[in-house]
Parts: sequence; C-alpha cells; structure tokens
Amino acid sequence: MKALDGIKILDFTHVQSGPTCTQLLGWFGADVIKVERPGVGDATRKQLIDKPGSDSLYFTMLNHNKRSLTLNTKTDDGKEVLERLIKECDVMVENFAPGALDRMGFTWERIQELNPKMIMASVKGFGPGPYEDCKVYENVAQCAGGAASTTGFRDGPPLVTGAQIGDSGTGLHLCLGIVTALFQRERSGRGQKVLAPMQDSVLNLCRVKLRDQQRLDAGPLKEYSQFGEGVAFGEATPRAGNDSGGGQPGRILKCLGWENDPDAYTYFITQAAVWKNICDVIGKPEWKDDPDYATPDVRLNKLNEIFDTIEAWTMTKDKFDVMDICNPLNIPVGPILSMKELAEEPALRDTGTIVEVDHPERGKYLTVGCPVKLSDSEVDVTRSPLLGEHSEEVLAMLGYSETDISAMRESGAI
Ligand code: CAO
Repeated sequence: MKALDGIKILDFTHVQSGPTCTQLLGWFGADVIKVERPGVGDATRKQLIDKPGSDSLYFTMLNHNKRSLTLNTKTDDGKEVLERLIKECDVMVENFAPGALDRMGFTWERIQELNPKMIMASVKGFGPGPYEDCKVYENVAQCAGGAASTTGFRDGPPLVTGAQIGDSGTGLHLCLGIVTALFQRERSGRGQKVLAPMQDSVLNLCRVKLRDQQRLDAGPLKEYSQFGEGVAFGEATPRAGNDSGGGQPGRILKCLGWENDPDAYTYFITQAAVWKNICDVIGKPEWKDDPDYATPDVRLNKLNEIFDTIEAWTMTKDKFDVMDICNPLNIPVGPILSMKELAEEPALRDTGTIVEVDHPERGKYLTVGCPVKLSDSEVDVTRSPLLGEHSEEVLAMLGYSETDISAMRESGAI
C-alpha cells in the first residue's frame, strides 16, 4: 500500500514546476495521468536533446511514475474526454499561462459543476496583483522573489542560483497544498482551489533575507563580512557572498588541490560552542582565551582574518580530510560536492535518492528519486511515459470503446 493509493491526478502540467509536483504525487502512490497535445507533448520532451530521437533528460527526469494521454483539448471530442477526466479524478494540476484554462472553456465554476470534490491546483508566476497575467520561468521567479538580489557578491551583479527554487521549489509548495486540501476534503467533502505563485514560493524560501531587511533598522548586520570590512550598509538586504545566513559565521574555504579542481572547497562554520576545538585544529590555541577572540561578539569584526587563518589550514587538507578531522570534534563543515561526485555516491544510491532508470528509447540514465522518505509508503521509480503511451488504456478506463478511440485518433483529438 502507498500513501496516495486510489487518488487520481489529472496532470495538465508542463515544463518543470508543475511536473515536479505531480511526480511527487506519483511517487507517493497516486495514479498520475499526464495530458499532452497530440504529436507535440510537453515542450521539454524535445528540449536540450542529448540523444537524437529520444525524449530528453529534461523530460524524463521530471515525469516518472506517470501515464501519458494525448488529447487535443481544443476539439469537441477532446473537451468531452477532459470532462470525463475531471469527473473521474480527485485533483487537477495545471501550470499554464494565466487564463489558458478559461480560454479552453474550463473555468473554476465549470470544473466545480462537473466535480464539486475536485481539488484544482495551479502554479502561476505571480499571485493576484499587477503582474498576475505574466508568463514566468525559473529565473524570473528567482529575481522577482528576492533570491537574485540577495545572492552573489557585494561588488558583483545579482545572481541566480543553480537550485531550481522557482520551479521545483514551487512544485513542492503546490504538492503540500494539494495533500493538505485532500486531507481537508476528508472532513468537508468539498474540493477547493490551491494556488502556489512562484514569486511567493521563492520569497518563502528567502525568509531569512526579509528578516535581515528588518534587522537593518536596528543597525548594521554584524555577521555579514562587509561589517568587518567597514563597508556601510544601504537600504536593502545586501548580497552576502558565501557568508552564513544564520547566527553562526561560515564561509567557503579553499582545500588542497583548489588550483586545478573547481570543487576543492569546504564550507566551514565557526560555531561558538566549539570555538576552542577550532582553535586547536587550526593551530591557534592562543585564540581560545584571548579576550579579542574568545567570544562570538568580539570576533564579528575580525571574520576575514579568522577565516583566512582557517583557510591556511584547510588548504593543506583534502576536502574529505577536513570533514574527517572536524566531524569528531563537532565542527560543522561540508565538502563542496560536484554533480559527478553526487552521481557516484553509494549512500545516495542505497537510499534511492539517486536511481538508475531504464528507458526504451535512451537506455539507462540516472535520476533523482524521491527526496522525502515515508517508512510505510515505499517509492518505486518507474520511467517516464512515451508520448501517448497510455492513451488507449486511460480512454478505456473512462468508458470509451475501441471504435470511439479509433475515431478520435482519425480526427486528431488524441
Ligand atoms: N490541447 C490543446 N491545447 C493545449 C493543450 C492541449 N492538450 N495543452 C496546452 N494547450 C494550449 C493552451 O491552452 C494554450 O493555448 P492559448 O494560448 O490559446 O490559450 C497554449 O497551449 C500554450 O500554453 P501556455 O501559454 O501555458 O504555454 P507557453 O509555452 O506559451 O508558456 C509558460 C509557458 C511556462 C511561460 C506558461 O505556461 C506559464 O507562465 N505558466 C505558469 C508559470 C509556470 O509554471 N512557469 C514555470 C514553467 S517551468 O520553468
């Protein structure tokens, strides 16, 4: 038994944000029926192609554990199939441009008429307000949600981050909204609309930066490197490079081999409780009781000197040796791991977070499995569907005969 056994998802999502949400629902056991345009499918199927003739990794890695139904929802037959699907499913998930579903004839009112228990979940770039009609992609959300203005170095431009917080981050938020609405429906008997705007999701993930915005009213942010460097703060939360976002100062420091290996670095946190251990490890025992270094407050204007000294030590060690030495002393450190290293990490394979999947067109490939582990709902990652692979079986489930299906194929509705 899986957590979401028996829950049917009408997956009307495309690109990244929506598909990451429905993929999670599939991993938790829901029956996810992905609706795609005949002959075209989700645009990502043919984007960033590495193996001509096969679905891209972009598509396959976002669409495991789903069935694919091709359907032209702008034809009468297509609309009729969609209506049956709405009656049959528990949740409809979509991330079209604002208004697309209404233009198709499926307003929230119409959906409720067809199925009052329907949970209708949407990703949009922005919530209600001046930008609600805009189309939005990942990096736009990172910029509009506060991530870019607070990422990067003070003397450089705003930066986007490699973590897809706008798309996959919003997918996670939407997934949480959906399962919460399913839980409420158990008691209310009613469906509801669930909206996860990308700007709001990114801002939620940037919560500590809005915290710092308000702390600025009380004076400079002393844990930011620029405080120790004597650089004045402006009106808004600045970019903080690799400074730690929490109360314990931290930095990315070079390790042995950094000259040739772009990932020979470690994150190092000077946690107050283990300051004495840090002083011993880096060969500065005299800092333990020196009144200029002994307490967190007096260290704040000397962070550059302190981290330069720690780095002189980390540069003599491999990033994994730094971890082996520091962990037993409770000093929090983390090697900078490359995608290559993560792909080869046996522990991640053992837990199912990195999974090898076999695909009929492309052969074996690696993917990220379910990052959330439920002890009573095991995840089996199954390959993404080929375009329209399950059209016949889904239509038969909806009560269509073989003759109906052939007619729809002839007319281009499926
Ligand atoms: N049958 C018939 N028509 C279909 C269909 C189907 N099965 N599936 C989609 N369509 C139609 C839609 O109805 C729409 O038609 P109209 O413009 O005539 O109403 C059309 O296809 C295109 O949809 P779209 O505008 O959503 O697609 P786009 O490629 O132009 O925009 C995106 C893509 C992502 C910018 C936009 O969908 C969007 O802003 N979504 C919300 C935010 C979001 O999720 N962004 C993250 C995407 S991941 O980076």
